[in-house]
Amino acid sequence: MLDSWRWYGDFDKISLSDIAQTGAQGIVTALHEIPYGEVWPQAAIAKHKRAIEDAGFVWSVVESLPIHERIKRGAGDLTPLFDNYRASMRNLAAEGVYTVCYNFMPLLDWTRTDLSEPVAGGGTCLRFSQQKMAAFEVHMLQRDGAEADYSPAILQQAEDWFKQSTPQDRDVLLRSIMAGLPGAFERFDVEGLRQALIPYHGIDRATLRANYKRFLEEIIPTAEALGMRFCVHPDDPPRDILGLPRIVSDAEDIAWILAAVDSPANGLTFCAGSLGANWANDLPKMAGQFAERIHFAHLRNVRKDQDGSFEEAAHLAGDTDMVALVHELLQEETRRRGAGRADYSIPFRPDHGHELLSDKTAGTHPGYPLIGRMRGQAELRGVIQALSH
Ligand code: DNO
Repeated sequence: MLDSWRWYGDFDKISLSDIAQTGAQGIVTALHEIPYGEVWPQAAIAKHKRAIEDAGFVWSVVESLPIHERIKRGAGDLTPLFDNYRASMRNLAAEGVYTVCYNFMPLLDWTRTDLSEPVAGGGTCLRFSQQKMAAFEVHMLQRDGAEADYSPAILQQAEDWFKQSTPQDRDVLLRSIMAGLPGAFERFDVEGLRQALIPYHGIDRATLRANYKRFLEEIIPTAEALGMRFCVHPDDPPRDILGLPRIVSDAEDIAWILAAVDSPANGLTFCAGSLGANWANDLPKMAGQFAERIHFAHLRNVRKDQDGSFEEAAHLAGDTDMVALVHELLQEETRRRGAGRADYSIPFRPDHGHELLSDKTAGTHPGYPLIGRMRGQAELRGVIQALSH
């Protein structure tokens, strides 16, 4: 497996020379400074790639080439947006960067309610609390119909939390919910989010699926022609939030996507952390089921509560059998090697890590501390080595 590490470029407090000390070989990155919908110029891609290669890495995956919200909503004349997207693809391929991760989550990316939840032994993790999400939706955002998405018990706990919360608690909650949006993006306040939700009224699961299929039909033939591999990142959490449909959450969704445009270029980022937060998902089984189309893996773990809350566990702790999952991925690599594929190695990266030791004061991106991720990566590397022996 191609041992990789996410780097946010100039936005990252962790430099390429720091990353070199982690032992990673591949860099997962994007041109985060370019607003969604605009073309990634070839010169900028070349410059980014040169910095990566000069530091001794390969640029293993683009994460992400973001999709403009209008494409997700199917709103207006999309031709210029698809043209720009294909232009970025051509520029990436011209520079020899072929694997591209993206997501199709409306409006938000990964979403948590707590960025610093204490873990046993010290350090902190990211957490999604169903109670706090309900408090946010019902009492802060005051979204019509939000109550219907939560059980009476959760609604009561949400009300209790809201009543005793200080303005600062509410501000921290808002900022936590917004923390998942990377790069050149809009980060909403409560009113901004209310406004941003309006154009999504009436967009149900079927409509979002139709818009996604259109995107795939526009993009995948170009990806095939350029020898690129696209890999969709699952929804996080893997269920509807804020009344917005989410359509990359379980095995049925993924089977639908991969069949919507049935091409090896239309693949999956197997994010164990995102998929693992859904009780219905059996991860080793899903990895086996979709093995051929997995072009990238995010390996991390979560521990779930019965009420829908979950928190990020250490990479080998939590509810997902990481060893069984890695075993499936290694078996797929063996198949690829047997089929004579030079690019048989599946890039993986440790995903979110706990904030440990000096991470606390380092000011790195939420979920992306140096030491916590290094711990996760070292543990994963041990599993990979042992299973490959
Ligand atoms: C979370 C990440 C996601 C991912 C995007 C891909 O840490 O895995 O934000 O980068 O969803 O488009």
